[in-house]
Amino acid sequence: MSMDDALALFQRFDVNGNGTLGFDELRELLLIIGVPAADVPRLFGVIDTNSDGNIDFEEFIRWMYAQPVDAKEKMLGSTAVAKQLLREIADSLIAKNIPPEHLFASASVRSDGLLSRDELSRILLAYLPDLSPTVLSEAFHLCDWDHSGWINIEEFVSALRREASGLQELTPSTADVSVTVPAGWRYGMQLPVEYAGHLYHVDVPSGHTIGSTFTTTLKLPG
Ligand SMILES: [Ca+2]
Ligand SMILES: [Ca+2]
Ligand SMILES: [Ca+2]
Repeated sequence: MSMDDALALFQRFDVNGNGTLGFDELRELLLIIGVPAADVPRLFGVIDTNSDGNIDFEEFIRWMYAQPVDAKEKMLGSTAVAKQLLREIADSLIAKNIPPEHLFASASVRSDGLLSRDELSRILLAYLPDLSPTVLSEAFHLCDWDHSGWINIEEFVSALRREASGLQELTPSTADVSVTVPAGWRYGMQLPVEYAGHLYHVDVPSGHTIGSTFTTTLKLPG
């Protein structure tokens, strides 16, 4: 659940637009997620932590984040919950310093190296056991970028990277490297460049001859 999703939800139920949810406004939302009508007054009191009779956005957010996944799904929809799930998994990998490739490799039991729908579900359920079939299905769609019905490692890694809150900063996907043209190489040729244990091939730019230096941007592997 992103802040935008939560704010859109809050604003949708703030019918009179005064920036807070009154009892009747919150009541509508609670009934939608299946809170019994008799429990609404008590729950309102719990969410209204400063007891001013209104639910401000801060109180709302604090409560929402603590909700079980099925309640979030009813409030925000399966796609938003699936996105949040991928974000949390990506963030927890970052926190533990585990490359997403390792998670993929640990689950990919097929010899062709593709993740099936069930295998992805197993990864996700290991992270959060009470996910609904619709959230699992949405998560699969978010990963299966080319709609092939299978997830390859590039799709898996880029889905997590797309949803992660901080992965981009931690593992830059490009690096600017200074390269000096060695003897025997000239414009129009592809020069092998080793960087961080990987071999890249870069075009020698026009105007550069042996001994001259240029800067190239390498696309780093996931
Ligand atoms: Ca209101
Ligand atoms: Ca309040
Ligand atoms: Ca695919």
